[in-house]
Amino acid sequence: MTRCDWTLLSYWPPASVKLKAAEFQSDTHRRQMGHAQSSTSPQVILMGLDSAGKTTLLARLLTGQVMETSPTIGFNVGTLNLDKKTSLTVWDVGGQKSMRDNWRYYLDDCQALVFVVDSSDPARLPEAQKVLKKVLSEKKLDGVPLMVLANKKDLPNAMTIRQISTQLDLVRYVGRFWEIQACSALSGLGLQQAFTSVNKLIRRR
Ligand SMILES: Nc1nc2c(ncn2[C@@H]2O[C@H](COP(=O)(O)OP(=O)(O)OP(=O)(O)O)[C@@H](O)[C@H]2O)c(=O)[nH]1
Ligand SMILES: [Mg+2]
Repeated sequence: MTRCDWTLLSYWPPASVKLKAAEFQSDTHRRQMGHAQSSTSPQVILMGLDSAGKTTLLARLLTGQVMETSPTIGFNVGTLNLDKKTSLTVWDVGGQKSMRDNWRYYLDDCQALVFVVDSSDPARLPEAQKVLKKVLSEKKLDGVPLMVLANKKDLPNAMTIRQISTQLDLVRYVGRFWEIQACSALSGLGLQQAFTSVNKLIRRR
């Protein structure tokens, strides 16, 4: 299991603040927290539809434990130490529809996008495909490498990597380093390899 610091933090924008202010505050807070987390480690953003398993995955990476989650309002962030010299600051952003307009505020300094998919839920892949296409059209993500994680591989009806790549139309992303890997946040399968690969994608850029 990956060595880790237990530094999973959360931020919930106050409900009373109007959306614009909340977005601004969220972004400012994000920068401050990122700086506090690490001034040198690359910033990696986890995105994907609600319930894809992002928070479970981050908690599993950072603690080695499976944690009970509830839908993320705002974000969680933690420092993942891959080895003595290498760490990544990993941001887990809430994936509910109402939160996706705020995703662009998390993209400053993003050095890799990790897009998490529930591989046991084929009905939501068209939605995932659209959401991925939209976020990758953001200027701030030009040339930023993409790792797609086909999560929930432990479930018997999980789709194959090939099926998911086709549904997400990954071949369209020419001119960008991308990879897809299967994993299970529940069992831990594939998580360490995935983030080692993310680190390699960042260094290759
Ligand atoms: N079987 C299985 N269930 C998983 C796995 N990863 C997450 N889950 C379950 O999927 C549900 C949603 O997980 P979350 O981690 O909260 O999903 P999320 O992507 O953070 O969702 P939002 O915060 O709403 O964006 C929970 O019931 C998890 O226990 C996995 O690898 N296998
Ligand atoms: Mg979450």
